[in-house]
Amino acid sequence: MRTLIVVDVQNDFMPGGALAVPGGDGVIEPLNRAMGRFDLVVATQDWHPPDHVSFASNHKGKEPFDIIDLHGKEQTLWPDHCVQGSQGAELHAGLEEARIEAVFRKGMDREIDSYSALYDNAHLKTTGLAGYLREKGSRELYLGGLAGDFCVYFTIKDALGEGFAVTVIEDAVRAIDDEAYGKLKQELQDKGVRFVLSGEL
Ligand code: VGL
Ligand code: ZN
Repeated sequence: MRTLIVVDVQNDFMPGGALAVPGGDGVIEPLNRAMGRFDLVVATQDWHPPDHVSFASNHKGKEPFDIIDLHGKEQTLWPDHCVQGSQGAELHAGLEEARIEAVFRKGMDREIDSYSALYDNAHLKTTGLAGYLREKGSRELYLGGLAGDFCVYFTIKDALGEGFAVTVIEDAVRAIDDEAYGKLKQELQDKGVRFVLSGEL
């Protein structure tokens, strides 16, 4: 029983999008090819209200990529992105949606960001994904998508914390900051996360 989690493959994270991840559209082909090799495919969708706390536009005098203190925790401020119901929030049309059994949305609470697909950033609320996966019999999770240094990374950390075995499909991930992602990758490897290429699946 192998499960593929397709993380935030949404228009706003594509080149030209509101929060473009360099080479973001490069994940689509390896993900589509990988889907056929899995028993279960689920996707996640960043899904913010327009007044979301992570948007720089909702903080007077702040710019995108500024870092603020939010309830004692660091919060990076982003350009408005993945606004509920917008074109930018849609999953990329090139993704083989027919194979995606469920889509888990996150970041809907205006008060708190949610990089991980399992919990919000303060670990106060679950999205239900971990319970869904357990009920489906999933133990081994494979991940690809965007962005490697944010939502993919934090989803992996939470998945490890929930006892899942995690493998990253390397060529199906792109990061906002490659240098930061390189360090995070090392940390994940040290925690037992495997990195494979889609051709090896
Ligand atoms: C993401 C920043 C803000 C992501 C989502 O999907 O990695 N990054 N919201
Ligand atoms: Zn977001």
